[in-house]
Amino acid sequence: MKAVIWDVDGTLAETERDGHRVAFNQAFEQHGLPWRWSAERYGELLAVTGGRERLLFDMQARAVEPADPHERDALARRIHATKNEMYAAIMRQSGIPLRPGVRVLMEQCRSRGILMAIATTTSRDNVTALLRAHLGENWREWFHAVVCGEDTAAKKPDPEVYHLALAALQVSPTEAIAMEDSPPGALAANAAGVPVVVARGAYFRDAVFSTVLAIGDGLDLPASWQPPALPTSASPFIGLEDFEHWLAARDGHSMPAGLV
Ligand code: XBP
Ligand code: MG
Repeated sequence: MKAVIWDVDGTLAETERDGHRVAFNQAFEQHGLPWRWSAERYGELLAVTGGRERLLFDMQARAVEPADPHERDALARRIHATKNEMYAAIMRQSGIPLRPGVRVLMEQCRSRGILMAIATTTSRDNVTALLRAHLGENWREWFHAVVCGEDTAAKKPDPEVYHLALAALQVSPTEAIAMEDSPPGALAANAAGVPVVVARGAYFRDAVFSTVLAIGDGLDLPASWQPPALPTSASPFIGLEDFEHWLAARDGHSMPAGLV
């Protein structure tokens, strides 16, 4: 294992319900629109990856004005730009914490020379807003590559973002581990041939995942993982030893259905 490739929303932090959703609702208000997304409706809309694509999907589903596709697209772009400004303000003001165990695993990667990359469908400005708040002004130095929504033609579950991250890292798919929280993210990693470790996001507690190396409820909940985490580990968090244990177990003998 030479690299860990991180998804952002839902994986590094629970940014969707209290971050992007709230920012979208503020943007709707700012644009004089009566639309509001409940936490529940937003969960349904997460099936569509990409904030602007999600908004366009909802506009189409509700047949709202403007009817002209070009005008509709332009309005979605304006709202989305405002949403990202609101999101950055939320990150500066109240902020959203990193999920437990994320920082520990990042530090473990740094101290052991495991390269890190970001592979996300979210916009670069949003990644910057989140990681500057947690890792400081020099957050970019933590990562060998940062591949975002605007760098790809197709968003997850398309594997493009992973192909770009692997190329920048100069590692083969099987030399990396993807950290994901959602089915579209896991599908993208799978399609690129990268073994995926899923720490289920809050919106994906009961979701059905395709093939994964391991899956659990959080890096801080070792007892929730399947296959089981290393019983001997002294750490309260899932870490690189667990990744190596899962890889070795996968290569040594067959795994239960659904796991690879
Ligand atoms: C999750 C997404 C994103 C965010 C909003 O990305 O689908 O669209 O919800 O971000 P990740 P944008 O791959 O990090 O889980 O509005 O910038 O698209
Ligand atoms: Mg995610």
